[in-house]
Amino acid sequence: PLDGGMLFPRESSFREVKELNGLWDFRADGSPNRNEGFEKAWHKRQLAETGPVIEMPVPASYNDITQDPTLRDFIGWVWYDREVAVPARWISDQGTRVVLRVGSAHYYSIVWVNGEKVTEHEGGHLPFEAEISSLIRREPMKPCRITIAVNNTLTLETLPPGTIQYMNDSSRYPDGFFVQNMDFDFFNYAGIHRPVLLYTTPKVYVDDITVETNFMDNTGLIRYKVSVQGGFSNTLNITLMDKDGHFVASSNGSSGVLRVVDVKLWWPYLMHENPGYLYSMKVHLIAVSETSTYEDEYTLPLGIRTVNVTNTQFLINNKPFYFHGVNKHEDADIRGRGFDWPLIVKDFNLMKWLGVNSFRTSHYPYAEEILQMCDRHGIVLIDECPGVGIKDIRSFGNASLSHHLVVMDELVRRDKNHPSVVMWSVANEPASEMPPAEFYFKTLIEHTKALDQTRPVTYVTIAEADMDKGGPYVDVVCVNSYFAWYFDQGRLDIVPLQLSTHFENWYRKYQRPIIQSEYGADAVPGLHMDPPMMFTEEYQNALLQSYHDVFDQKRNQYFIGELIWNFADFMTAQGIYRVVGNKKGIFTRQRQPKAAAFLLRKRYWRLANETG
Ligand code: GCB
Repeated sequence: PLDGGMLFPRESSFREVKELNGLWDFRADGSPNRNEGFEKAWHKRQLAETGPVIEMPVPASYNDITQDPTLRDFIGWVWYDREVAVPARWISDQGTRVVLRVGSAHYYSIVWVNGEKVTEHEGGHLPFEAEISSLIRREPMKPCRITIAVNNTLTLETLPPGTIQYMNDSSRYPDGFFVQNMDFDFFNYAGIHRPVLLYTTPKVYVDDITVETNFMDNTGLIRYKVSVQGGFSNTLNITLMDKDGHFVASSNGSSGVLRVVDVKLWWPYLMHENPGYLYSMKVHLIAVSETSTYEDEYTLPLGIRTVNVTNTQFLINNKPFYFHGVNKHEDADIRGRGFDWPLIVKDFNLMKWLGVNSFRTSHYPYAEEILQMCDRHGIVLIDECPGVGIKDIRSFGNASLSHHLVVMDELVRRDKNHPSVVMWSVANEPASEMPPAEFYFKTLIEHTKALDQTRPVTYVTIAEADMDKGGPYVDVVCVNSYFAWYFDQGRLDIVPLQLSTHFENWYRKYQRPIIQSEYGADAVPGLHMDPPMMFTEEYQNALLQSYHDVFDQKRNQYFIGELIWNFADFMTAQGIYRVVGNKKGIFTRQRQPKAAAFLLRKRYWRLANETG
């Protein structure tokens, strides 16, 4: 179990937030063993005093920021540092806690404040933090210097896994030449990808909140748990407000049930005229010691809805839900995987234009701000952990599994209160036919269900049904397939037969509802050919259409959703299968539509009418 909660930092009357985004000093450790920074203790002084630094924007991947190909393809430690002026009151007020938080950094991070290590964290895509109150009080007159070292090296035990291969043939490669190999299809962007901030809480504070929602007839039920840290006996007052700020219900104590009369349920986009309805739960804390009083307040947005799965259906609020959506990446020109509001809002506008009611966070957890938008707009999410490319048998070992369990702990802790999250995905396309896969997925899925009893769990597969060993443990079968693309190239005529057989095999084996969690074809925008040929916009359209025909036949049986691969073109490693990245987007990487976007838009709006 993790120590402590990971509430999204929000300002309130008793909490302040200071963003540390902007330009940081940056230096990649290009020494042969990538270890000069530690040997010379770069964190002990200003990075600029250790050698040449460049300006690096935070948040952003560092890879595409400069003209230097060695930085684009760099593997090893990079160092970030900057100074921060801390408000005097944060230092003088002993009743204030100051926390340093990193929204995410890829892959392994170590953080120092004024040369002292405050935390380290394994894994990109999830936040980590450290309390730094006492440290910054030690030398109150000095500015506070934050140093973050980040290493993107992947091993068989990381998530995602990767291997470093040394090329020892000295007639062909220089001394120490190595490459990183990965079994996943996206660029291994690295750096500080999400906002870095300082925030305060009182010394006694609301550390975590968990809500589970339900309803009976017209009454909504919110079962809540609040954990408080910092000692002292305390009083907790919980107030629920509706969207307009009107009082709805109240309670006190660290756990209880709020009853909501005439409940407004949280509904998906296009399933209801008022999707994404959110209440606000205000948690107010007063703690009294002999000498002082502490007061804290945290407001959690929440939606009241239920999720259930039968053998053939996915139910939201007891109504069948059909996923018509996309797979995405956090990916764009220049910033790589860096958090970027204009891009996020543009993507939501494009999704709503398309008639998307859902997406999968392929292949890693997305920024919390994106999940909050999904909550508000009623976009349903399959929340995927970074378990992508687990294909080497050594990645099914104990070290890998233990880390995978911790990642699920961190993911559920972060995302458990989002109404938009309706299912966890523990992996993408693992080698689920290998003998250790059964134990691995049994353990992983049971663990996830123990963490959260309210949501179904899946992993996404590309295996053949008869070979798969992990399926007995999932609630929904998510299948990817690339008929007439990677196999039977150019032969669109085989799609109806192969796809139907594929579905029938999976359904016969497990009797679970099925989602087509990926399908698609690369299209180079502007390339045309009729009759269609691979890589043209016409071929992408024709392939999607032939999949859709089969989906429509299975829709009233056990087939519950379709997620196109991919929403937009995205960057990958270099290789002969990729022409400057993966081109299966229905939008270009710059978010302009290919012909397929119009085909899908027509279909999704029709599906919204037929299934919504
Ligand atoms: C897949 C993977 C996805 C790839 C896609 C492709 O099966 O899950 O990450 O990008 O195929 O285009 O090859």
